[in-house]
Amino acid sequence: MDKKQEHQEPSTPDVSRRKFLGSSAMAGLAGATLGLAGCNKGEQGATPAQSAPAKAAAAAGGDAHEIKPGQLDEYYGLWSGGHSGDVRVLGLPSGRQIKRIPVFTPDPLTGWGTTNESKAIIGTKPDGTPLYHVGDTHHVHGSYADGTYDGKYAWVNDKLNSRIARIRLDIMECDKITDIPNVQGFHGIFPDKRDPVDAAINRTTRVFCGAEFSIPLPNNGKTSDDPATYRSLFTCVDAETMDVRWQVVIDGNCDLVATTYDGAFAATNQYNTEMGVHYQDMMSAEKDACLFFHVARIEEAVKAGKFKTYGDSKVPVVDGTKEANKDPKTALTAYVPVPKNPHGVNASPDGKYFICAGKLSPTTTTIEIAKMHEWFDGKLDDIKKTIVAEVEVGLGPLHTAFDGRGNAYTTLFLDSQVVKWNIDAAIKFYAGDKNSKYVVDRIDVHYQPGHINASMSETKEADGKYLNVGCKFSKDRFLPVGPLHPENEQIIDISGEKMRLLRDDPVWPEPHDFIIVKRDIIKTKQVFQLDDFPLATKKAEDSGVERKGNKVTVRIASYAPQYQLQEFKLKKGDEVTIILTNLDNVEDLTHGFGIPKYDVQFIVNPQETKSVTFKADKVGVFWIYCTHFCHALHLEMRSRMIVEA
Ligand code: K7E
Ligand code: RUQ
Ligand code: CUA
Ligand code: CA
Repeated sequence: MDKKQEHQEPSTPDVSRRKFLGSSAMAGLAGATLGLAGCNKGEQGATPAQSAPAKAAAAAGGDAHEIKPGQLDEYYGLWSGGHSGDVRVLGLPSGRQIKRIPVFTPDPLTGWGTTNESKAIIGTKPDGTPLYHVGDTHHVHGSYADGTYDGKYAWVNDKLNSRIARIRLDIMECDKITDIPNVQGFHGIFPDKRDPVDAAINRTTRVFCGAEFSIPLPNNGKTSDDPATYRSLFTCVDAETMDVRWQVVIDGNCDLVATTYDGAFAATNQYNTEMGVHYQDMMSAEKDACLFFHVARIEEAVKAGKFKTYGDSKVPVVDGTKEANKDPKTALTAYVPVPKNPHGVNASPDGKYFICAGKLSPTTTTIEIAKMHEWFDGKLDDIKKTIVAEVEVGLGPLHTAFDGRGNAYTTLFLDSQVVKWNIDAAIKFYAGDKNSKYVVDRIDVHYQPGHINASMSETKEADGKYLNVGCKFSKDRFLPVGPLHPENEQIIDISGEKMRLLRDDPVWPEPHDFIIVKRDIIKTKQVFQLDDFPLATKKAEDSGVERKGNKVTVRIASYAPQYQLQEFKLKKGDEVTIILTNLDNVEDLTHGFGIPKYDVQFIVNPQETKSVTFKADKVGVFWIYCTHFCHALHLEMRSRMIVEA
């Protein structure tokens, strides 16, 4: 093993560090993580990789990748926001943040979680407040057509409350949120790319969701101490209706998800095949798995009524456990063994391979999709034959991106590096050609990288231009701002043989995954249509107050720089609904609406209508004002709300 390593890592002095992390994995992981806290990797502070391009750029009087004022970026980046519960939109390669899309958590600027329309999407408690104020987004993925993004939707998970949200990319707003029953720790998601049965449906119609944590099923408090009742489920959500279609009960857990270009399979990496309830139990086995789901067979089983349900949930759950799927020819699932606690699973853009990264093993495992078809057809005697490469790449491999030229880029969390390796060369090496040099390049990143993605990476149009690395620790890379550091998004030029670090961008914690989409794929509209809103006040003069008992509806049209209702009167105790329509039909002319002391604030974009409902429980005069700068007379844009005793 050392020989192999010397061959592939000629420049690494500490070869022994790269040995397979066996039972000492925990200690190794903890040690390395503690190490970075002490900022001991001083040698990484100024790598040649980082300073060379800077010098070159200075000499050339600028960098070709620099986006100058007035220039537009080439790509949209859709970033998860982590435990801020949002999605962010970045322009690439500039790294500029151009939008935040509130999804699972309320947002004071837009009024997400305050307006009736957004509450209808988030859901409410009996008292009318949003169902949740917290969330944890990890993975953003876009809808596909013909093997590439179609720019229609993006989906994002909420790991915290097991929800999946859909974002309409034409307006970059969330339009649906679905609770996934029977699971906790809903982590990986991936849209399918083609229908498994009807090949004419060459676009996304399902989204697959993996659940990390096993819970007692049903989770009703009766079997909390009985590990045998703990299970993880894999879930399929309908891309259009956002209803949960079906679930699969499995052995072990799910983590990230990938789908094949032919629509046949979805897969999830499993780090806890041990089904351990405690930390140390989850890393006792040397092998975990990449678990494949045969989508067409699962849907046949559902149709044939071969399912059960848990608790109050009506979602059909089919049996994907090992015991029930011994015959590959009828199996719904297949468990491909992968070294110790893998993390990511990613589909290569040529459609041929899934790559699982080892996390506690320094290896990546390449599984050939054609061989998975053979396995499910009963033509392979050993499932291990679906593995065409298992090679060492460095310490703590997590996620993998692609350049469309046969190379993979894997983050090495413990080494704080990205390794570029060639898939074909790795396959040759694994097949016995020890002269096959699969590691092409390495670059230091700062520090502890999690996700990685390249422009159009997980599509057939992977173009190999830019790579972004989400570094979990930024340590010394930015001005110190107290104990909480930003994360560091590092953009790397991958158009050449060698990777070249272009820039650091600090981000508010903590983005996980992201996709980088060619800008012409996403077509947004800048002005809404009045007719899209049933509550719209279509003419300024339709503004006014309508009272039915103590239920009051206040219609206000806004037209810069005025609300078309300069004042209105309410009585204490009224249940008030304010409907605000922005009649300005002008791009970038947004109005705001803030009511002092009533905890109400939201915006209306051009030709948009929103509403809020609240109880008029405080008497007096309340100067509603426009919170969004709209006009030279923006400060004058007010309305007087008078609540009488
Ligand atoms: Cu690696 Cu949630 Cu995708 Cu974070 S997970 S980095
Ligand atoms: S006012 S341009 Cu508060 Cu000075 Cu805003
Ligand atoms: Cu309207 Cu500011
Ligand atoms: Ca494990």
